Amino acid sequence: MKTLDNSLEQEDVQEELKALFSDAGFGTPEIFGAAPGRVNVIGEHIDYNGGLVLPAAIDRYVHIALRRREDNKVRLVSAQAPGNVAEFEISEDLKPEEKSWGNYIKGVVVGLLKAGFDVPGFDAAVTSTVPVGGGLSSSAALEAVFGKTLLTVTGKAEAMTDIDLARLCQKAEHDFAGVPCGLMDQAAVILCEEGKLLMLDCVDDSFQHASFEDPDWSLLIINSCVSHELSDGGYAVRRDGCHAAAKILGVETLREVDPSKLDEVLQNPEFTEDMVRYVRHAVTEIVRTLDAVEALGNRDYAKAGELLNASHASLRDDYRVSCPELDFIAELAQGQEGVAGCRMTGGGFGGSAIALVRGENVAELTALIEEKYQEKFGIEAKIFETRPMGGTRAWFA
Ligand code: GAF
Repeated sequence: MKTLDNSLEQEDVQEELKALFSDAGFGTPEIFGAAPGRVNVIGEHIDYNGGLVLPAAIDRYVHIALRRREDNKVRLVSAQAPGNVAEFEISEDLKPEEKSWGNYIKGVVVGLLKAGFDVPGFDAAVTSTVPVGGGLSSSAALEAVFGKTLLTVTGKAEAMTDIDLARLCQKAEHDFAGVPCGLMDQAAVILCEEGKLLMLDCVDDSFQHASFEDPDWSLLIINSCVSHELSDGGYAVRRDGCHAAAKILGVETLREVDPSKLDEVLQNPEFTEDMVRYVRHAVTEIVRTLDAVEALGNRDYAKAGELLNASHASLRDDYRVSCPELDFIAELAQGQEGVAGCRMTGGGFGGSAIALVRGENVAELTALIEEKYQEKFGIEAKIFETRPMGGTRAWFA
């Protein structure tokens, strides 16, 4: 796998933030923070079903600069939303506003206050290279970077564990963005380590890091540039369907279903047609992910690739969270030389695909997808290589 720059503390990003900060009349930053986006290698839509998931942080980041204020005010500017200053006053009674990017930060502030932390007023500037709507967790990165930076600037970085910070950010997403997500995205952007995949076991939120560095193989991210909206109901319907099915079966989560009895389980007369598909996806994806951990550990990329391809088919046919653009990309990539496997990644309904590709075939594959995708949909796909990066951090200016 190619070595890419770790852009966490890149000087040019800090300079960009300083300029943004002073142009907004905020003076000079006190502290910087950075949180990566994430890509999920496999284990899709099973974090809320007690599954094991296998994400990695990517080398695309949300960076912030922040300075505490003497009063209770918060002012936020972003390089990606010029002229759109978000403002609010620190309080436990904050409510989300219609379509405001400040909601994610409000959610984190409220979470910290409710956890007993004293959050001061602050000015902050944000810049991001994590594509919004790309299925790469730009919102989790925004939540995480504010959570970590606020804890650090107030000297409380050690007072909350990373997994608790991930849970706090997950709650911010639920309450302030309306997405009833699992824990994968927030955990990944906070807990990931460089050169490693995060193995997060969502039965009890325990986790381990699995080394994933091979100079011959690349993780290629292919952003379809079709935007998804997880808060529009499709995600919640599936999550609720899985939970209802678990209840019918009398289990806590679908992780408890014995895969060897799946056919029998699916005959349950109380299941709706949708539930049958949801349960089949969840149970088979849980098994695929466990198998993928083993295959990747053995550097058996052919096997890992097969599992990625099967995951895509299951998300397309059973879970029905793919879309024509992602199907096209996955199917095109799957047939190419040097590609072990390719699947949609993240919540779906648009966003990105991930391919496990031999390094020597990356350039050719990229050019092919760019050309064919443009020809078919009139859209420019955004394609980039990544390797597993480190998680969220903050450092004083
Ligand atoms: C979204 C959610 F935020 C995650 O919790 C996870 O469920 C994912 O979709 C699907 O695997 O990213």
